Amino acid sequence: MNRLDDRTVGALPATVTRPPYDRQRLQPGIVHLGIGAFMRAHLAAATEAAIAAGDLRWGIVGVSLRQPDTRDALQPQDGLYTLAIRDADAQGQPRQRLQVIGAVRSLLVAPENPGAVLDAIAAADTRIVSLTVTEKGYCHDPATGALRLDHPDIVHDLGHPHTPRSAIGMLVFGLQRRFAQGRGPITLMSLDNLPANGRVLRGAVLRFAEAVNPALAKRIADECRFPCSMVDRIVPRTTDADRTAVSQALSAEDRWPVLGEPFFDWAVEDHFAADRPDWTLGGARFVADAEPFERLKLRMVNGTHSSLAYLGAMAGWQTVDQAIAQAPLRTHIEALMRDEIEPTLADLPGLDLPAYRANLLARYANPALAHRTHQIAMDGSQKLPQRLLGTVRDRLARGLPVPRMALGVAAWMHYLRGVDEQGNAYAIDDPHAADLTALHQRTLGQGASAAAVQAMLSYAPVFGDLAGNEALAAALLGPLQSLQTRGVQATLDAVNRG
Ligand code: CS2
Repeated sequence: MNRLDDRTVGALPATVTRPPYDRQRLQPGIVHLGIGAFMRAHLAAATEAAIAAGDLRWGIVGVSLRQPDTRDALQPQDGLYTLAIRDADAQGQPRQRLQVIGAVRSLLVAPENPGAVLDAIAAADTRIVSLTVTEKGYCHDPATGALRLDHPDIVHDLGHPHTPRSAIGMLVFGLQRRFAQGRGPITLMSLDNLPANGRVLRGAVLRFAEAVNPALAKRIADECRFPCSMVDRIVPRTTDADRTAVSQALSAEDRWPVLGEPFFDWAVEDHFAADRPDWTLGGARFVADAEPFERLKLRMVNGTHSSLAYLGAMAGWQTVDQAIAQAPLRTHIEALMRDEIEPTLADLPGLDLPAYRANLLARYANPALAHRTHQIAMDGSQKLPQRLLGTVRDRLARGLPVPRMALGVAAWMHYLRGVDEQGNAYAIDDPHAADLTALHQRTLGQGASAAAVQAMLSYAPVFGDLAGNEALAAALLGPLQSLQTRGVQATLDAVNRG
């Protein structure tokens, strides 16, 4: 079978959408740090729409921060890859729509050549540096959002201006190089699932730059822009079976297609240092303030996703569609949104929350994605604060009960034991894994008790000022005891009985 590339793309089946422009004329405009599956199904897809409309100034330089695997797969394909949009037809049969994306113009692997990344950030054509580096990529304290100057990568980078390894170090030394070469300011755009992601990024970049050179920090603060944005599309990890299925449908080998749901949303603040693509052509909206969109999305989508993932993974429900098909879990997730999350979103204008909720449940039921609960469960320490604990704080401050929110937090704590209800062991994939599993063993591992719950709550990087919170501790104890002794199903039944 031929490999997908610039030569073979013209011969693909007519049903496959391909770049309708001359890729030889595509200019670089965006440098993207963290070229994983999500970015390739989201930012790259929206950028492709702007390029396809004739604006050829927005080719993407894709940077991998750790592994060479994306470059190794895509470089021989001239940067081309397939986006497979999957759902089910009216009969419930899985189907997919294939589009070959041409927006990725070149690929870099930062550890092999960090200088090339700094040069790309400094290049005259670059107007936007975007990031999907996941929550932990900001080297921040998840509870407060502040950059950790004692983070090993940050300590390393402050001492190695030519070979940084964190995204923050690359941005600051790239900007230093850029300004030294007399080039103008750029936009730094976070696309990670963090509240106020642009402000978190700005805070981290300025704190690091301050430590390098206060004049550099001032110039970045004065001239660069850091728009916040809400991003939404479910993009499961690609499996070998997906590679084979997509390659067969193309009649050409694609070593790394990405999959996504049809749903796409992106609300980005129209706050750019230079120009930007017309991403509205790909379904984005430019907004004045992303905060309402972020709060809605992080709490409704990511909050319920994480709750579902911990409960599902413990119960042995491997994928989101399999989990949401369990009646007690579906009842719980629906009620969690309606009764506990939506009241914290009541100030959002012009929003049909029941319709949003119904649509989200339908997205979770998509049978063609096979999104694994353990994948969503990773990095809980980085996710809990904005996904669950913001809602918890808001409700507790208003004296409102949190039984269903607490079940999600309890499920995360319970998940740290590292073995599901069928006795299958799994690894805790989290930058704080060593601390958290040790803490769990010393506390809940000895049996759920009020003291054990308080000890878990005093884990500051996650819980911050919630340490010692009596109301939350009381709400957690029952579900934790129940999860340990009776399991997920019985615990769901109990919470659904109210
Ligand atoms: C998921 C998200 O893996 C996860 O933690 O909750 O990636 C989720 O699929 C996206 O944010 C949906 O937009």
